[in-house]
Amino acid sequence: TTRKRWVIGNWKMNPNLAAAKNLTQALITELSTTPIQQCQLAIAPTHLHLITISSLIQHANIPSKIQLVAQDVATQRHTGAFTGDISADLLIDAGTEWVIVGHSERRTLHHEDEALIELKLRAALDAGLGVIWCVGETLSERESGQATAIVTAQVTAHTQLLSIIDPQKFILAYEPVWAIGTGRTASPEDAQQMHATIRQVLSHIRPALNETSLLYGGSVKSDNAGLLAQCPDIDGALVGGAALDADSFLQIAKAFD
Ligand code: G2H
Repeated sequence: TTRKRWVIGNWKMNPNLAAAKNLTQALITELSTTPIQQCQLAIAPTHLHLITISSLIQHANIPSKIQLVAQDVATQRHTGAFTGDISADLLIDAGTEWVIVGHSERRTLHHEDEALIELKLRAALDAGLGVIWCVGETLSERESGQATAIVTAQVTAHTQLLSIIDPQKFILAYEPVWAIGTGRTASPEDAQQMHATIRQVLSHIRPALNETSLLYGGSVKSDNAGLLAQCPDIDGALVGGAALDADSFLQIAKAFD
């Protein structure tokens, strides 16, 4: 396959500034001696730390750059009276190349629905950010046999956008909600099956989307990454907890390299 492989660390609301700098520095130090070759690395610190982390990465002497991801974006693209919001333009100004949209924690804790997700996707893409777009079913949806239908609906809710999206600016992450931060990973077979379904749905909307990198997320660790990486339709991982440790994050990256 020509599909790009990605391992992306979603730091969520975790390290403070000192710890975020240390973690970035640890990644840079390890990568300067043991480079990752094919797999593209990216990290998503909090908005507060983007500028600092961006400058650490820019000045790092490593063969392949770590790309910078934001964890959220405002629906409004430009400057204005939007207290507390951060626009895509401001994220780009801070050195960000990608943004996570549709993460289950935003869907659940901030009641983000498909309409809001669409606005965020469009604001990000219009500004020139790439999107790491997350989908996934809950435990009760899986247990009642609706997993495929739910995930398909989450993707096809945005068919119009998908028919015009720049494939270079689009990564899709399948994160079954029951596997997020719970230590329960989807079996490689279940994950592969859903990825194959998603790929089919995307290709049906538009053949060019067959090349979309599909990442798995949900309790990916260094000891389960190897089997996930062998699945033909799993092109990488969106990593939460295990991305907070430089060694385990890079071991996951090696599994996909
Ligand atoms: C899923 C994942 C990262 P974790 O949310 O997006 O987190 O690896 O901690 O389950």
